[in-house]
Amino acid sequence: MRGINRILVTSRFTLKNSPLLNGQKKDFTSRFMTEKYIPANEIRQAISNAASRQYGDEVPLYNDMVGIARESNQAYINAHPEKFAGNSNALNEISQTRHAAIRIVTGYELSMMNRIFAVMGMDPVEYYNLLEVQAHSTAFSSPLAGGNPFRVFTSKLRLELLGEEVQKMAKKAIEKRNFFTPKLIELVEIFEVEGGLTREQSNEFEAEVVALFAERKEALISRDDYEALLKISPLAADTLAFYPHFNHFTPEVEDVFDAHKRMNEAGMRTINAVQGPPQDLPLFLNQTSFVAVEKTFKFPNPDGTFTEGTHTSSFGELEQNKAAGTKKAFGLYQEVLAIALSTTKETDPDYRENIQKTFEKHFSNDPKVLRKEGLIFCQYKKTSKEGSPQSNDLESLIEEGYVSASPFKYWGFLPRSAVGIFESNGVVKNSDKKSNISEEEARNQFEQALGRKVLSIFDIYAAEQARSIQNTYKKLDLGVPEKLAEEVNTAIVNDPYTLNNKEKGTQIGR
Ligand code: OOG
Ligand code: NI
Repeated sequence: MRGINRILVTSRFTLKNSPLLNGQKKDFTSRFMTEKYIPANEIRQAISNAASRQYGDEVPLYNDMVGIARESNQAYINAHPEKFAGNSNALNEISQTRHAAIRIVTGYELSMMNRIFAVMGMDPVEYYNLLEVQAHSTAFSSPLAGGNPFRVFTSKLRLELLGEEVQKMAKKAIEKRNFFTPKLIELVEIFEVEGGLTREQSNEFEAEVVALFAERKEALISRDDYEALLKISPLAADTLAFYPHFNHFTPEVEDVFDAHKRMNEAGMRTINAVQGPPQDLPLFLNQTSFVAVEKTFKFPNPDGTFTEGTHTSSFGELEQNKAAGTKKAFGLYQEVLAIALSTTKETDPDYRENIQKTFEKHFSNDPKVLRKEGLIFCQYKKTSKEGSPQSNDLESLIEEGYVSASPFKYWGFLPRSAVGIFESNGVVKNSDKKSNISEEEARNQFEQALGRKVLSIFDIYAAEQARSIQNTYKKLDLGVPEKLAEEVNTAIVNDPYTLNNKEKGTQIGR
């Protein structure tokens, strides 16, 4: 709360002194009722398109990977024509860029990211405690945004897990960091006060954000310091020597196992094994990536000259998004994965088969069974069938054909997969220092810095599922059975968007 007040006070102060706003103020008031602000979805889409294009220029191997992803998706379309009948744009639709990632250091940086992504209609969703890589993370995202749920995995370095030497170097490096331009801050403040950006402002904002996360050829610390850090924590080296930059983009594929094979066949060095659940388990997501490429940078010397050196942090990733699992499914998934990982590791040639064997004992691969077991979230709809149903029980309505249930796609992450992706790109476990704070405390600190609580992805899907059940019964002109009605009401009461709207007193973009 304190954070929000502070932001508003700053905003007002800056706005009063803002030449841009003063220049437009009259316009603003006169146009207020007639001109609509640019929808957050549009701003997000424009930024994800432009930034991934820019990334392809920075990392040409990424473009090669995108080519392979499209080949794999085209093969999938050819093999399943019935799923795409009449859709001439299917290949583009299923090959969209679904996420990117950045890494940051300070609490101020995290709070600024929250404010910047808010302009793009993205909220911090879920907290991922990634001790293995000395980071904790959230995903700025918009899981219900239909065609464009682009998200940004954002990791904050946990300096408290690193030794005094790193902390001292970090303190020095942090003092000199500043990458939020006055223009960008001004646009964020305008958004916060006005509730939207005009066409011209959103164009400026898009250019600012794309530039913010671009690769910069000059490092921020000397090569010696960088190399010393690299030995202790590669994540500390990456985040302290460089400003945050998109370190990968991730287009969607229909069959990531096929795409992974194609990447290897094309001679691309990938991670050892596809991350995530067994191929046949239709839950959460599977991911693969190519190993980060080495690039040349200029490291500053104390005398103002530069020394060339290399840094390895840019890679490319593909994901196959499956059904949105419930919290129960998420817990079970983590448990079963831990069991599997106690007997097999990713470098084993039969790793995927081993994982499959363990999961088979605990999970059905049938989406219908998973739904009945309360493991996946679905959108329920009244079908076109006319007549009078036997009962108002949801399962019998589905069996009789009055109601359809289709799983939501999962637009979250999996913590073990995320660590696998980090590890594959050189950010290995190097620190022996144990955390002296609990996960709950670490999460509190993270949210304190963020300036708000992270939203639960499970609560988001649960509320949307509940609303679809309500609508379905309404359309069927039937009452919701008592026990189901209770579940539906609880889910709607816990809708994070509603709670958050109340807490912030503002409309959250979706
Ligand atoms: C983020 C790695 C995690 C994923 O898809 O799980 C991630 C990073 O390397 O900064 O992107
Ligand atoms: Ni990723």
